[in-house]
Amino acid sequence: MFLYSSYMLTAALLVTCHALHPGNNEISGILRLPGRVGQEVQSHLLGLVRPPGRDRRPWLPGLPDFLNTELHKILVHLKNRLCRLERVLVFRGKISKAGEKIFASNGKQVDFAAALGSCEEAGGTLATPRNEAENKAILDIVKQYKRYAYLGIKEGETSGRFKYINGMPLNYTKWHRYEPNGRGSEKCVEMYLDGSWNDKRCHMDRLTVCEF
Ligand code: MMA
Ligand code: CA
Repeated sequence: MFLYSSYMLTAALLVTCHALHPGNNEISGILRLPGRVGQEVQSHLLGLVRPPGRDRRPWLPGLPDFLNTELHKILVHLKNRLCRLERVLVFRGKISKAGEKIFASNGKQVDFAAALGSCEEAGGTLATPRNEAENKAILDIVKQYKRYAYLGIKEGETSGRFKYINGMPLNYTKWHRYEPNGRGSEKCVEMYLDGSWNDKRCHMDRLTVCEF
């Protein structure tokens, strides 16, 4: 039962939002932890952290089987509801997604430092495209507002060498033709309306796009 429960928990959580079909919600209705068992489970939820990596041990060893079953139901329900919520936000153009990343804008145009600050204050960071799919997801927002956006990329000490905000070297670029051309004077990077990049001075007003 333990192994079965832990398998079911894993299976339920590995399914992506994309794969979850609307209406495939076995526990319909509003989000709640039903009944006495729900209450009990709620008291265990704070400890709900699966060990990372290849650890395949049961999720919550020591938890009674019936609680594991209830936990499974609740997690499936939560995941389902979260997926529907995300669909609403994508539908309304409030967010765009690529893999695990979620991109969003507050619609404000500010300089690089202010944009980064507001993203971090919201618990994210500046949108930083690390592959074509992420670049496209950011572009969706840039196109929606028809405004260039600063990216989470800056020029390092060596002029012409751009890095992620965390200091790591870039492993994906989408420079516009003849860019970067600032040679030390344009230390930030903006995304154009076609998704290509330009190195740019950091004190311009640019659309704030964050990733979460
Ligand atoms: C501007 C400025 C630069 C960019 C060129 C491209 C004139 O400078 O945005 O960063 O490289 O335009 O023509
Ligand atoms: Ca430039």
